[in-house]
Amino acid sequence: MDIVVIGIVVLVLLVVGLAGFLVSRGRQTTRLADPPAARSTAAGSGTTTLERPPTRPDGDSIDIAPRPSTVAVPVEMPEPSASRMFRLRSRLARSQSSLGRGLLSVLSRERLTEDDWEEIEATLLGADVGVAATTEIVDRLRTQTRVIGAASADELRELLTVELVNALDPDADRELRLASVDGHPAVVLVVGINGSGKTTTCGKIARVLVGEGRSVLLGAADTFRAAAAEQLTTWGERVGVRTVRGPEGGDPASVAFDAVRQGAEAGVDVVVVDTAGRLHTKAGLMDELRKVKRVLEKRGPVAETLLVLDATTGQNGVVQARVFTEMVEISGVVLTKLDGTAKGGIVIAVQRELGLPVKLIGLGEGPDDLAPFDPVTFTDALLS
Ligand SMILES: Nc1nc2c(ncn2[C@@H]2O[C@H](COP(=O)(O)OP(=O)(O)OP(=O)(O)O)[C@@H](O)[C@H]2O)c(=O)[nH]1
Ligand SMILES: [Mg+2]
Repeated sequence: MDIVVIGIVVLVLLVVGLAGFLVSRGRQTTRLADPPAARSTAAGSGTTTLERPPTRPDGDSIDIAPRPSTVAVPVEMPEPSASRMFRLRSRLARSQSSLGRGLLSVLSRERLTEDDWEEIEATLLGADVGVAATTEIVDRLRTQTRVIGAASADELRELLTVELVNALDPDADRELRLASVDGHPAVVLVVGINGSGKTTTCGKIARVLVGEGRSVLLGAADTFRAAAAEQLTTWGERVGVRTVRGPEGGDPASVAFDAVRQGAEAGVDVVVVDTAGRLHTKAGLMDELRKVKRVLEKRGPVAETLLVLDATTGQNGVVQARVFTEMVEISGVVLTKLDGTAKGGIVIAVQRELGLPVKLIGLGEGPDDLAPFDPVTFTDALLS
């Protein structure tokens, strides 16, 4: 009887133990089976945390590039600027040949008649030199040929060279002002109408500066299109320069401000700020540009405000440019696309009619197709 009772107790204990074991196995299985969702949430949030751009106190997120990327962009060492003009000279000569050829063929005639002088005038006007400068150049040439009598073709060519160089204002200060003031990075603000070549120019300038051994930060204050910031970031990545970006549609002035703040914190030499293309006829957009500059100036002076002009737009470009100069103080002009169908005379017109020095010229879409503007080399290329 006792044995029966003991047997029953042992059996009960075994059943209870077995049940407990099975329940605990069941729980363990659930815990292992559940996590896929839980784990993916954790992984997802981890990634989000890693990839989420830092947030400013005002809530706008700031994305600092280069961002973690699976594709490493090889960092290039840009060509020093000194050798550029030499390399680009032939390209300039090719594109300007109509002006040079036209003038030289008239000047090589034995005696210049009234018709010849009119042809010279028409050639200069056709090359976008502008009425005022053309009249001045032709008048001076006529006076000088009268003074020296029957001038040879070589003498005329020399006179023309001198006149063109003079018309290009050879004494103008064309240096980019890039000295940092009280440890504040030099700020270069790049403005202009749609498609004139602003973003490309920012990228090219960054390359020139890196080539000169300066540290640079790019500010993508074109918040109209995400693609614009992407384009600038790519330029930066190629030379190992960071780009400060804002959210699409965000306030361009606050992105520009942040770029300069971060540049100052990082101790960089120069911050180059790209802006959205804006039509000179859109008052709201022009006001926005004024705000960008005003906000930047809260941190310190803007060293250079460069107006980018597409040389192929000719006299139209001069009209557009004038509106920009009325909105913000421009310190220099970058004339792009001089490699194409542009006429070289536009350089003279821009300088005379705007009273601004052309500091840089764009001679192609390539990364190193930007050169400092030099009146003598330019005229030489024009008449070569
Ligand atoms: N041939 C030639 N093309 C140029 C030059 N500079 C820029 N471009 C081209 O002009 C086009 C417009 O250049 P962007 O730099 O995007 O112009 P943007 O002013 O930033 O344009 P938005 O931001 O849309 O206003 C691009 O296809 C450039 O490659 C140049 O000096 N020569
Ligand atoms: Mg752009």
